[in-house]
Amino acid sequence: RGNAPRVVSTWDFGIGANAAAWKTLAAQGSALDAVEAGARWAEADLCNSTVGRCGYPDRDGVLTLDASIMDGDGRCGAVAAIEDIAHPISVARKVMEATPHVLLVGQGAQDFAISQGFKKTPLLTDDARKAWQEWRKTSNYAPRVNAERDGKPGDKSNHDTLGILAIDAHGRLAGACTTSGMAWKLRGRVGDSPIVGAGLYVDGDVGAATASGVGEEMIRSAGAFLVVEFMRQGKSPAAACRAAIDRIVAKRPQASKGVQVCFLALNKLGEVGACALQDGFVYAVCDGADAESNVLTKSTS
Ligand code: SD4
Repeated sequence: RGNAPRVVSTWDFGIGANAAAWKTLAAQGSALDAVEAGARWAEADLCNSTVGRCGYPDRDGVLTLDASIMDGDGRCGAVAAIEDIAHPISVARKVMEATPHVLLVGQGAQDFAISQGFKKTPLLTDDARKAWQEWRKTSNYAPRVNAERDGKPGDKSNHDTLGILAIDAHGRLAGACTTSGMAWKLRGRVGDSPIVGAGLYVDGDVGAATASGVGEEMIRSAGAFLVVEFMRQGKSPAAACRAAIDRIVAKRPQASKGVQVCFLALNKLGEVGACALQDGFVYAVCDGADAESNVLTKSTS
């Protein structure tokens, strides 16, 4: 493929994220700028209830956001359980570039964001508040395996994260991951998305991986890191994702039955692969500006 740029993203909203990222890649921009632009698009998207400003809250009705970003040189930054900041991915990037740290959480993450010029904005939408009030009637925490995005109020996904990976015209890799986490989670719960090695990992010599699904499984398995390590051993992205899924099932055969775990990977040659524990995972692959160059692909499971 030479150094043809490519960007890949989780789920059907990955099409929009890819399109936003492509503008950067097409202008010879960096993979890092591209994945941030794609993640920002998803964070601003008013149609999804699982990332950014329209996300569903925790069991106390508070929306908390998690995000991470990483490049091929091992630079990374993340925020977890940040409140009232519309673009956690850009705060994560600031953590990476303007602090000696990797991960800021909660109030400290918000204070840092404000110190960097981010505005505090109440984010919980009416739709999300209504869904939470409806959920409280049963207060049953039971993550769906996959989203049912049929647009009916109260029938949206209670999870699904944007994971986005890119390779630019210079062959540089980067990745980003952004989410509101599992809807109705315990207050203070943090998933895999802001944990480097769990929800996102990038090694410029090998490739990049990201995850979506029930984050506890990816944290237990160091999932994204595991996928990259399998690629380092010579596996294709698809085979590496499958090997990581197999590992999760082998370690916890009973516990992994009813949950969704999805991995998406891109290697330094620009090859893409994915694997999910359950049916239903889709991802978007983009090589160009027109619609035919930005297509949704069904993952194997
Ligand atoms: C989390 N992995 O917070 C995220 C949520 C997600 O599909 O991606 N669900 O656990």
